[in-house]
Amino acid sequence: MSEMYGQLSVAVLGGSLKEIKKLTQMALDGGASAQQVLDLGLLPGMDEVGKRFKVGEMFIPEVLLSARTMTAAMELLKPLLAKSEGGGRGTVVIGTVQGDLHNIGKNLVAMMLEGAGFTVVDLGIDVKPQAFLNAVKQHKPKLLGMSALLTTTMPRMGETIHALEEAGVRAQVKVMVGGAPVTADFVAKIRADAYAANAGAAVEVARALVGD
Ligand code: B12
Repeated sequence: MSEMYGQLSVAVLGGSLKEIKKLTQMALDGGASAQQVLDLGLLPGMDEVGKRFKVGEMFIPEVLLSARTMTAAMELLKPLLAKSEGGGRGTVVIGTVQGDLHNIGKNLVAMMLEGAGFTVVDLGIDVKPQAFLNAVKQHKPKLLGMSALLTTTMPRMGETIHALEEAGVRAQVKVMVGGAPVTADFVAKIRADAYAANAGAAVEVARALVGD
């Protein structure tokens, strides 16, 4: 089975759409859980993409192919990851902040929250502070989740919280933030309520925030 996980990582790295679907299905059929496929196969592959991108060994078109591959595999995992524990934990509005197009991590968090019984309203990518505010007013969620993968877009999180404060709705919703450059210190700085480093932790934190 460990060889299978290695092949999954290689397929993400190589952006091989056909391979990834086949391998993901094979791993699941072979008894691997969706979480194992994710943690031992797909995410290590994406980590390597990040490393190679950083040192200039991979470029945007290739990273996009890897992202597409990852998304295709996640589609296969979604029904398993999002198999709800029963629901009724309340609504979460989630999105990637303005100027930021990274959505893989945000989608993963959304899937896991759904699996944990939250109703998820996903606003997608490049979400303006005003759009988050409108969604909070419209859906009255218990939680607002914001994702940012770029140091240059992190400030949009603080601006969104400011918009909630200005509109007098900040106290109605707990704000949870995440994404690779986000830290616990940053949470305090922007007056958010919590930070989680990965999708599993996001579920724990979300449950704690809603008093579960
Ligand atoms: C894939 C990718 C892309 C893809 C995105 C495709 C897509 N559909 O998402 C594309 C090619 C479009 C892209 C573009 C760019 N990218 Co890019 N990208 C990445 C890469 C390689 C992987 C990100 C990823 O999907 N990781 C896998 C997921 C599962 O992890 P994650 O996102 O961290 O999410 C987890 C946690 O952070 C957390 N989490 C995430 N969101 C949330 C939200 C909440 C509420 C919570 C609680 C938790 C949480 O839980 C998630 C699941 O466990 C990273 C490298 C890296 N190390 O992150 C660079 C990276 C983020 N990109 C980077 C850069 C520079 C860019 C570009 C500016 C490049 C350019 N010159 O154009 C553009 C910007 C485009 C834009 N405006 O957004 C830099 C950012 C540097 C920085 N610190 O600012 C990185 C770090 C690469 C690098 N090392 O240089 N990128």
